[in-house]
Amino acid sequence: MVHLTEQEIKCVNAMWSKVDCKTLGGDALVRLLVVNPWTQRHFSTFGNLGSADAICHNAKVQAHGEKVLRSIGEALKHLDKLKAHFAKLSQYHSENLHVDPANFDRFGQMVCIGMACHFHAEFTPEVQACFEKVFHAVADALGKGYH
Ligand code: HEG
Repeated sequence: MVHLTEQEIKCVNAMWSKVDCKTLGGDALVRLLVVNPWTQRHFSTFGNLGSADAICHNAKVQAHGEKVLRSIGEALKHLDKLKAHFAKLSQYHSENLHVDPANFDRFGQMVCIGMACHFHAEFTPEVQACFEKVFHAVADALGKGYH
């Protein structure tokens, strides 16, 4: 169980208010699919994923990345009960989509990298530490939320 202090939660919320889910969500899913090509198997209906460039310019990938990041943003409002919050989505990813839970952590890492690129010096190691922690909590809840 991941525990965030009041200060860590404040840090996450302050930074999150500046996040553009469309840009950073798309970027994160593109990175996930390019860096971990085996994750592409879940998106066979999304059209051309044949190269990094194709993935980058794939509108369905961009839209889905935004959807996932908005879902994470929603979860940040329920940090005290993440597992309950994600119970249904956890079951859906496991039973219907068969997503390896390790990929939830990977997605969080990709968001961190995107934030680092976007916010430069503002994304300090301290801010990174808060986000690594909160994304791990999200991944943990999604990975075993309904067990
Ligand atoms: Mg998932 C659908 C959230 C990681 C593959 N994902 C969805 C949906 C949400 C969501 C909100 C829509 C559910 C619905 O239509 O009711 N996903 C979500 C979160 C995370 C995540 C919060 C966090 C890390 N998803 C994730 C990963 C993969 C994946 C790592 C695969 C590697 N998601 C996936 C697929 C779908 C969703 C294949 C269905 C897409 C579709 O049919 O359009």
